[in-house]
Amino acid sequence: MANKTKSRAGATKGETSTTPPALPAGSDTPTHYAEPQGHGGETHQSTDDTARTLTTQQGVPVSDNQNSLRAGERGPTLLEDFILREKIFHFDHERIPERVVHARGYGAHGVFELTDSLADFTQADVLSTVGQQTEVFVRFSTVAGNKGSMDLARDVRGFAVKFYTKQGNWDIVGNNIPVFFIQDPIKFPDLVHAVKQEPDRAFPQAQSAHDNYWDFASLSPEAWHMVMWQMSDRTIPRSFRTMEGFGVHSFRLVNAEGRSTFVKFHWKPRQGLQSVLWNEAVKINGADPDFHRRDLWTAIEGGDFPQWDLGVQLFDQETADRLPFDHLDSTKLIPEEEVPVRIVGTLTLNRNVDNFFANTEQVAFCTQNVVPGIDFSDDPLLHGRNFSYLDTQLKRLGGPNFTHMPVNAPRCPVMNFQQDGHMAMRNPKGRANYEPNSWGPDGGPRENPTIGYRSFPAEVQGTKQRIRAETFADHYSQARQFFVSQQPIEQKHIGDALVFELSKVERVDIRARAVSHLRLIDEGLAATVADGLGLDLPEPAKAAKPTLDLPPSAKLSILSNGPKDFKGRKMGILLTDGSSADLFAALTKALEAEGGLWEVVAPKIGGVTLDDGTKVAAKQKIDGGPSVLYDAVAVLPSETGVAMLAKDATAKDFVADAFAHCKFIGHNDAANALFDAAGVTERDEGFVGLAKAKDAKTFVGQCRALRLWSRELNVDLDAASLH
Ligand code: HDD
Repeated sequence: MANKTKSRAGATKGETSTTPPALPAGSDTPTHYAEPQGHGGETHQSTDDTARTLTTQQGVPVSDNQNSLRAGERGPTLLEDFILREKIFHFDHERIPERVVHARGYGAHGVFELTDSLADFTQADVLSTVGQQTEVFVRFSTVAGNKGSMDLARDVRGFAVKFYTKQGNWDIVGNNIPVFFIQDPIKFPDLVHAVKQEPDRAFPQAQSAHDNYWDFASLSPEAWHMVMWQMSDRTIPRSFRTMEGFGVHSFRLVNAEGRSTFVKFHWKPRQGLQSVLWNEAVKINGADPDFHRRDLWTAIEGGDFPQWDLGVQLFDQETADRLPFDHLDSTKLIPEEEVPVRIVGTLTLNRNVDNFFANTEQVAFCTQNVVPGIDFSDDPLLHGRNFSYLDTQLKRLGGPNFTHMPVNAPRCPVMNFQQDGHMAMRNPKGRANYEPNSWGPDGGPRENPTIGYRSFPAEVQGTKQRIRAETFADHYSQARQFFVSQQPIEQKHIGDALVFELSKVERVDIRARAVSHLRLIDEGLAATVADGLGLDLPEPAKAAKPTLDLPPSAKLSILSNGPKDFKGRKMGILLTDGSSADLFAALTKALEAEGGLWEVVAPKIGGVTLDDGTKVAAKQKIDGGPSVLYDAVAVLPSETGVAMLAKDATAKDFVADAFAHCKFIGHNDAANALFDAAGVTERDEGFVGLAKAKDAKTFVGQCRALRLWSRELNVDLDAASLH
């Protein structure tokens, strides 16, 4: 006799279940998909309990989701089992190709509000009416790593924004760096091949620290401005929330009279700029490979909505002609001192996605998604991009109808005669599917020269040829400008990063060729890097044009543009049984007043009992909550607790890393025993004693500076050799 095992779905083998099974604890929302767009919303199972019954894709109710259909209790599985076959078939096809670049990303919904009208410059409605709110979707990403790679790779970050405007979708597909590696799109596949895993061995993952990348970079003089940004702390941001975004290229704004103005787009984080240290990044990758996505998700979930101001650099042809470089060259930026950034609106991310795949994975950005009043410049890289995005999406999303998906669908009416194709969901009704037609009002939409998109009628002439403009030839002046605009500690980090990366390069000639470019950027930096590599200083590379001494620009430094408070940053508070309840309360109160976040780290996840008997749950067991996950730490053990911590390797790492990473450390007297055990014997001004409740406020105030950078010169062997 067959075993009448109760299945988890509630039905017993051999029985027919008519009542829907109870949902698992904690899931009071039925697992259901949204209606596909264009379906019309009718459903045969809507509000009553049958709507909770598991069904096949064909809507057939499923009685048993645990056992497949078989002949006899231990006999073969039957091909007849359409429920099994459909389920496995669908599972087998769950994956779509990952993006060839920017595969790993994280998105959120939000809103853009215009605060300053650009109606004088553009017909774009989204940039014209002050106070108007436009829905947006934003996806941040790393570039080189695969979808499952870690968040803190040293890499450029994508910063792509889709505005669902009344005139159609407009995308700014930018990065957190205002320049790019190459000037011509024909080099893009080579750049990407070089930086991704080497093809024979499939490693290293999500890293530029290998021969192929530096071989390519050292053979591409135009890359060296971007290489300087890449080797700076810009590529190890503390959070997506603390990085800038840039549209990179010059675009055009075109107003109602047909006047064109060039524009560059900037996103400036209201959270201020902040990055982590490389040694920290390496450890974060192990402790929490999802550090950035968790950070963004948690901030939005907690109602601490990140915001960026949209800035524009507006300039005309005359200004462009005055610049000592060509604004059509994507390896150049326009310093804010030359053309100021005008803030025109604010982006707020206020809603996490409810389905990662449907939104973040399927979103399709494209530089050619522009609306009336926004047009392209003649930047050749931009023209290549305009082809590439649509093309790659056809493959990635499986057909031409991905604009029907909710995340990609415009929020304004879409009316045209494009039809059919894979997964068509928006199917026009009626007889006419061509234009012009003579079916009158029933014949569908018509072109409209008044409000329709018109390209700016730029004059174009020239000889057809494969050539790079002479005006693109200065590759080092802005690289030098970037370097001299950094604070000394930032310059040190650039030197450290170059030494680190080139130390992973096996071929000495590639290392030397890389350093030969640095000689044209900054002789001091070249000497430091050569020394760090144990290399004789090579001859300088041959430059097409001599390097100019452009003035420093403070906006290029992270540290000069950091936050003024601890808001949205996180403190790790290390407690043990018997820790002071008063101090803990004072500290958390001071943090909350500042808008700061905190997590309790303790020897056990169950938490601790404070000296007044209060129990406090831990967010992290100490092994899972290393100090690299926090912007600052407080170490507040009891006398008995510290004796135990002083024997624990992870507790010692907690304080040793916080010290090495220049973090502010609040502590009570008992903590000294842990510092001593960890070899942290030097107590500089970054250590703040917390004896009384009022000290907590002082400590949080000090944490506003984020790091005690002067300490780095004492904890890093390489430091002495720099500037
Ligand atoms: Fe690109 C994706 C940004 C040059 C071809 N790119 C992609 C994404 C961002 C950028 C943020 C991810 C979008 C998302 O989240 O889905 N790309 C840039 C910037 C560039 C740039 C700022 C230089 C200024 N890209 C560039 C060139 C080409 C491409 C020169 C090709 C000629 N990029 C692509 C692509 C991707 C892409 C292959 C991969 C996935 C996708 O488009 O949808 O088409």
